[in-house]
Amino acid sequence: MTISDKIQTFRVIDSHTGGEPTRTIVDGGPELSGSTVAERLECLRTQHDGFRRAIVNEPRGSEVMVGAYLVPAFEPKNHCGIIFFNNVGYLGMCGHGTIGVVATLAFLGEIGPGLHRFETVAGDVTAMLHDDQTVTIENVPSYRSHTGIELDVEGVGIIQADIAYSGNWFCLVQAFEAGQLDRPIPHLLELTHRILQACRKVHPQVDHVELFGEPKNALANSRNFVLCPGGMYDRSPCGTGASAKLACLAADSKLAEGEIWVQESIIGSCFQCSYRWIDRQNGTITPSITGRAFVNGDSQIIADSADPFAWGL
Ligand code: PYC
Repeated sequence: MTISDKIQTFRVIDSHTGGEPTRTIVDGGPELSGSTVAERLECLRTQHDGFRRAIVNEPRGSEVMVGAYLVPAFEPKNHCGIIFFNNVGYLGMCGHGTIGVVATLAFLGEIGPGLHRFETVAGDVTAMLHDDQTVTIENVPSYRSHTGIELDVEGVGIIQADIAYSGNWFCLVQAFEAGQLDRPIPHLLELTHRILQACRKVHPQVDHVELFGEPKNALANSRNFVLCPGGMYDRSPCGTGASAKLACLAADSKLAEGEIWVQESIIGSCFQCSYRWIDRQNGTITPSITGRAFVNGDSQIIADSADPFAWGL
């Protein structure tokens, strides 16, 4: 809502899903042209990128914040479209963010328990809001595109990786040293950053790295550390990252259709995951990810034209 030429305000609801924040803009924001969510994203990127920075970057946000801009749905069956973004740009899909949006819409009283549909840049997703406030999303079709590729990682040497698509592109690497996931966060950030650099030489579309290994939680199957495109790590088990992992497990026949896989994050939060086949021949699955988000803020962002940092750093 614009209250004067000099000051613009946006209402945002903050939530976190397994520790990973989502800031959903529920009032205010630019009108976007386009006949798909992807075209609207392009309009946001090229004409209103300051809006993205104002919402998620310092001085109001942080490098870990993910923004969710709700836009009108094109299809009447869908609740709305969602454009996800972070400190450096835009995301095709975001699993923890979709769960955060559902919790936000429930907080506002816009939706109740039941099945809800959303349009994202990567395709349509569904979200079942359960009576206990957990949310199960069905992600876009996901698949492993490459397995056992060799990457020459600076300071490490040759390691093996898989590449998978799940609304975002992931390079998945099995922890290759004992206790590797227990190393300090700056070490894991540096290591996964180097893996990303090596991976992008051959697969430039990849923008997330998922290092996975033994869980700490006795009820979990695996623990991961996910490097996000903005150089920060996902506090949650990463909805699209867990989906990419499911695509690899399905391709390797290590997890049966419908079987539960509990994915633990580096901070100990968990998602319950499973998949169903879309096409066994080409290894395409529909991942299901269940988690819970908590609303933890409801505020008004003020952009004052006199403020040199009104549109973020
Ligand atoms: O949950 O899909 C996800 C995600 C992507 C980046 C941060 N979280």
